Amino acid sequence: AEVEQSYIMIKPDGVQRGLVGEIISRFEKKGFLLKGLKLFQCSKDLAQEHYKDLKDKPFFPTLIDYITSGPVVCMIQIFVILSCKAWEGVGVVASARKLIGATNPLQAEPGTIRGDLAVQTGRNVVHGSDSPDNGKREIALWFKEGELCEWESVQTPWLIE
Ligand code: DAT
Ligand code: MG
Repeated sequence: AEVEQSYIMIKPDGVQRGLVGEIISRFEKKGFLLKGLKLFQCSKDLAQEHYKDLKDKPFFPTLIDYITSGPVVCMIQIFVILSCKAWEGVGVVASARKLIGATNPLQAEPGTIRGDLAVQTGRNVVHGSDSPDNGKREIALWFKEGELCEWESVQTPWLIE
């Protein structure tokens, strides 16, 4: 079976506010496996392609300005064990969205990244893929082949019984 992957990105406000460690830490503590990681200044073209589903929204130009306003941190997160009952039906994409919280930080639950660390929709510090297909699409967009690592974590047997 194909391993579901989520593209997670710390937006420029998260980098500027010194939240990189805090945000990565939340995914690490949850038990996701990191498969790719980099600090990156993206072009307008890439930002527009990434958010192409939103291109007709009134906030699209300010969204593109925001995402390209400084470096972002790009990550690929996966779950290692797919066959385990505990994770069945809850892939890394949906699970990461839960950790991230609602798009509008005022509606995001405390305990989520946006609920704890952000105030406004236009400054919501982090991105996470909204479907496995978009996870695949976004990873292909933001990462090159040689930037991905295949490795095993010693955590795995301690995450799942
Ligand atoms: P999410 O980032 O939760 O997947 P989305 O894909 O609908 O949300 O939108 C992408 C980003 O666009 C979002 O993180 C912030 C911005 N955005 C969305 N809705 C907005 C709105 N109504 N006003 C301003 N910015 C918005
Ligand atoms: Mg989205």
